[in-house]
Amino acid sequence: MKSILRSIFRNTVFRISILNFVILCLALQSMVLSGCQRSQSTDSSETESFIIGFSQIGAESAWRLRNTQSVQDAAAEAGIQLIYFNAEQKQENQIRAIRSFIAYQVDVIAFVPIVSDGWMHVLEEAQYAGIPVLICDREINVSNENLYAGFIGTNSEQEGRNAAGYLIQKFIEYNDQETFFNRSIRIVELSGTEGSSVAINRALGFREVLAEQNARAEYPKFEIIYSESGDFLRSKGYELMSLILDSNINDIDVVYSHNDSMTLGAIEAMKERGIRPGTDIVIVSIDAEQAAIEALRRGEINFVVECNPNQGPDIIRLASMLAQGESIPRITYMHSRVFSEWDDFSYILPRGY
Ligand code: GYE
Repeated sequence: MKSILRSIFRNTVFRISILNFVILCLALQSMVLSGCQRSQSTDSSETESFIIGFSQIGAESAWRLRNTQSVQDAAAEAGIQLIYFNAEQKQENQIRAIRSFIAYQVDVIAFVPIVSDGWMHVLEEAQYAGIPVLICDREINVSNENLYAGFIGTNSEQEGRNAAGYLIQKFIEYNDQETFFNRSIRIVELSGTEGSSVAINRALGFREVLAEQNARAEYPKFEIIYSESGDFLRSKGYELMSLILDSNINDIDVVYSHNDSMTLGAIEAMKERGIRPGTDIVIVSIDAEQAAIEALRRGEINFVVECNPNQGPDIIRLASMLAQGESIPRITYMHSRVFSEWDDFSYILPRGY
């Protein structure tokens, strides 16, 4: 009996190590195939070099491209080796990348979680391997907070609150009580990637402030009549807006869009149907990429909440601290600002994305 058990056990261990070996080969192969880059440090003799494994979501918007470039530039500047993995919008690719970083024994893992849930197991594996993890840009839900060292990114709930705050001011200024005497202001929301912390929080902060307003005052009152995910993509923003405008949904007063890419797609759909964006429909957007600021200048967008993609220097700074065994703040928020139709645009510098 004992010998049978032993041979089964041996057999299983053998199988597992084969499996691990295959996963490692596959991971290394995919890193090579899918454009993973390992940027060589310009001059690593100066600083103690270490390796960061960085898993990025994809390249869905100008904002994302700038975010990636910011991390790569900051790593090169600091002489740090960065293994970059583009997950092409798939969580399973990110999990695979993190597993390959563990197998590769990087010093720090930094990743942008495409969605909030589903990270516990792979983070337990990183913890078991003794590799600190830095969460970037979007937040995650894990019951055990010790599975990651800290978060660096934007306060997406505040972004939603800022968007709603503008709308209240706008319609108080409008003061068109005649139009909205017996009806609330009707809002269409173009939401970001389902299950992502930024989409969840931008919706939450927005609704929180509108609910307070609706409870507080007779006028203006707001109602979200339609909300759908456009996955942060321009094409989907266009598609959704076309669908809505061609449907029997009437009296759309506001479009609240979770990012500029979707907003620019929606504007295209409006113009095709003779609707004046920013005039016939009030438009509120988030990111502040160059094309959105230009639309603001043209009066096609009314309010833009900045979401700062230049997180590279802070990500590299925090990752360096982790690589040297230092602790980091639990949350590091990027500074951001807002741009409104009432601003003096001559002060707005080129956005760089
Ligand atoms: O707003 C959007 C991108 O995670 C904050 O993702 C980021 C968001 C950003 O696709 O443009």
